Amino acid sequence: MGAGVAQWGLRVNPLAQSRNLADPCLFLPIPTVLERTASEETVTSSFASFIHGVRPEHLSEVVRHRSKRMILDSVGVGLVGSTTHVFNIALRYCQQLYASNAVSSVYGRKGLKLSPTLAAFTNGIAAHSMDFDDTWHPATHPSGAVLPALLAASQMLPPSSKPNGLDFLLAFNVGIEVQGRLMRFSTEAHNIPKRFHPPSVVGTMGSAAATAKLLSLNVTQCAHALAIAASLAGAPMANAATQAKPLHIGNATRLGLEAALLAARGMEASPLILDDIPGCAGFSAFYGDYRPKPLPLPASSHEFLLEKQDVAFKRFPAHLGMHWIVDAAASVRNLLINYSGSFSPSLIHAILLRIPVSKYINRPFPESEHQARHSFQFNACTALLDGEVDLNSFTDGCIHRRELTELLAKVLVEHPKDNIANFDKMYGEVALVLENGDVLTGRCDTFYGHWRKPLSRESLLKKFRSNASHVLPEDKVNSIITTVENLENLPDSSQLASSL
Ligand SMILES: *[C@@H]1O[C@H](CO)[C@@H](O)[C@H](O)[C@H]1NC(C)=O
Ligand SMILES: *[C@@H]1O[C@H](CO)[C@@H](O)[C@H](O)[C@H]1NC(C)=O
Ligand SMILES: *[C@@H]1O[C@H](CO)[C@@H](O)[C@H](O)[C@H]1NC(C)=O
Ligand SMILES: CC(=O)N[C@H]1CO[C@H](CO)[C@@H](O)[C@@H]1O
Repeated sequence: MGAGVAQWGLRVNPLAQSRNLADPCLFLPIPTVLERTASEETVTSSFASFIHGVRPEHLSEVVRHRSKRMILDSVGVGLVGSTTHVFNIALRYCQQLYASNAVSSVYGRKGLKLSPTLAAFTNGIAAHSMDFDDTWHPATHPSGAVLPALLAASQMLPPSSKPNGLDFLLAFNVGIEVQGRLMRFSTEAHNIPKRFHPPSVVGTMGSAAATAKLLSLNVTQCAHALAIAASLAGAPMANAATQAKPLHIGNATRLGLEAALLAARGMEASPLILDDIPGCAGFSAFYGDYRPKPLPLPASSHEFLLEKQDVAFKRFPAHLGMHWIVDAAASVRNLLINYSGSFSPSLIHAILLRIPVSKYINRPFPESEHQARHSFQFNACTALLDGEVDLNSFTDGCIHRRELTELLAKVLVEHPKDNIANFDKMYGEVALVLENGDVLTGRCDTFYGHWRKPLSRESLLKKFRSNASHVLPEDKVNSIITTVENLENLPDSSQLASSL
């Protein structure tokens, strides 16, 4: 295992480095492959060695348990996502424009197969179509970018080299781990993003890493897969709250898979893509404060980031930030009912939302479904009116209700200094200023489903069942639950994909 690192020891050519001062991009340090000196390890080579070297025994009980919950939830939201408009546009596009090598399954379309990259693309779109998929800290949607690529790839491999369920679970965790490690190289990545949508950046890398692992690429090819993926990464935040946002995850999972497939066929790219080379950006292009560190090769054990930092599962299909404000609104709604005997909007003079500064989720009057999923104002007012937010809240009829518009007109936004745009630190507060001057306040610090207050197994299964049964019969739904909960024992991991 250790040999992998040594073979990839690189040394920057000192001559090239001095010329580098004059024109950094023209004279990139020329990496010279040296003989085995592990001390010469680069960040990029350490990631490649990690991906290549990590073994199933490195997965702890906690990591297995958490990652299987992520897989189940991601499949469930993908299945219900296969009923959306944006999914249908993408699916028709894939069916009409490309048709070769159709071996990989599509969520919710029994009998339909697409080529692996397009199946990954459409299933990635399904996973994020309603913004219903998991969210991690630092902020990204980790599972949707990895799982569709692995499902598609598992069906592509010949019967003689089908990965088993444990290989699949390990590859999934490699994809999650690489995303988490990369986000820890930047402080700005910890906050709710402003420039690039994180799944389009780290998700593409995670998908490449996971697929490289599932395909058993060698250590050199793992490095190239990451480097190729970096060239395919990155989509801007301005497309959040539009139909293009689900596309980011479809794109990420597809392009990561393609990067690994290209590397497997011998395509090469920069061996220093993750390293910080002054003057010429690699992966650092995506962050203003990039400080990479090598990823230690697992010895007898490895602590996956998922062990320390669990994910958040959403209870309703909207941006994660909405979960705080909805719980705060539901609790102040109860206070008002107690106070006056019923919920009557006419008693409310103003609604103060105390929320962090984040431009793309601060939308006073959302017009479309996707804008509504990214509006503190909309989600707070829906919870005030209905007591909750659910799938139905985002239909046209609900978005354009007169009662809702009237409430929205009473909203004022405040940004308290201590309410930071960061999923580990933010809170939601809703204050109702009544016509008589009284003020009622509801606050949520940690919603149910956040990593500090994880969903129970019952809640997770309830969400999965209600979502999956939208497109699959009950016996299939139950058999997917059993398959995922016993993933380690599945002899052929492509059985999971073909059951969807
Ligand atoms: C990886 O595989 C490629 C293609 O078969 C081969 O050229 C290369 O030498 C291998 N590298 C290592 C480190 O095994
Ligand atoms: C999709 O991938 C292309 C190619 O890398 C990239 O330029 C584009 O920003 C991505 N688009 C989306 C919506 O993710
Ligand atoms: C509403 O009033 C009842 C009875 O006074 C009390 O038990 C309940 O906790 C109150 N609910 C809220 C949200 O304050
Ligand atoms: C279509 C459907 O039933 N979706 C459900 C998905 O799960 C959430 C959370 O349990 C429910 O609120 C949805 O109704």
